[in-house]
Amino acid sequence: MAHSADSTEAEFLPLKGYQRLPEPEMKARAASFLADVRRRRTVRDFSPEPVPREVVEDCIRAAGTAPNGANHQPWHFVMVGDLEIKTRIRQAAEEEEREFYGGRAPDEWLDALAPLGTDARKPFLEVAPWLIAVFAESYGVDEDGNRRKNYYVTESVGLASGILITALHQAGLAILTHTPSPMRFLNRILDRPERERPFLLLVAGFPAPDARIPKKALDKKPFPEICTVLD
Ligand code: IYR
Repeated sequence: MAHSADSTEAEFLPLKGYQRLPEPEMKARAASFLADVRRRRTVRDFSPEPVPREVVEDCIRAAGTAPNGANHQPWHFVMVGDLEIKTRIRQAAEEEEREFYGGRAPDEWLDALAPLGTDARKPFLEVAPWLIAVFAESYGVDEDGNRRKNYYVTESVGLASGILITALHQAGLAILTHTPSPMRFLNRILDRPERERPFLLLVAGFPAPDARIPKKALDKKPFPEICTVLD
């Protein structure tokens, strides 16, 4: 049967839970959220101190509320707290990174990274209490094993990852977005199917007491450079 825009398959419910805020509160909340996310810094020096699992779980639940294509929720998150698995991830990531920094990356890319002071050593992959591997599901499978197409996969998983990072930050955790490339080793180590593409590896925990950040990271574009207002 052909589908039409006024298909009767859709069921609707009244919108519940929407909170309209008085304008002063709206302004205050927008400003206070801005001040809070401005404090977020990517950290590469982590403390080994544990972080309760339920905190990270709730942040992943928050990520799972992200807007996404056709509500297929094309993501899967793997939380890794096990040291042995973290060690295997570190070894595989460092192997890729040694190639990246040792010749695979074009000079222009290495020059762009120089002010950040990154290199092939990734001790944080073992030190931090949690690694969160974010996978993008290229297609789904239904109960009968048939492929189900997903839509806007990269956009959807990007949106979910943004919510996840913000949720972790507001829970008081420091994070690093790590993207060893290629990352297919994550499928092997974490036993995820090929149709799930590794998207990001997030490192979450508390910053080490002597954590430092590159000065360059504080350079944020001024508002008119990131936004054009037409009103
Ligand atoms: N994946 C490498 C390189 C790297 C690339 C970018 I773009 C960064 O912003 C930071 C690092 C690494 O993790 O070191």
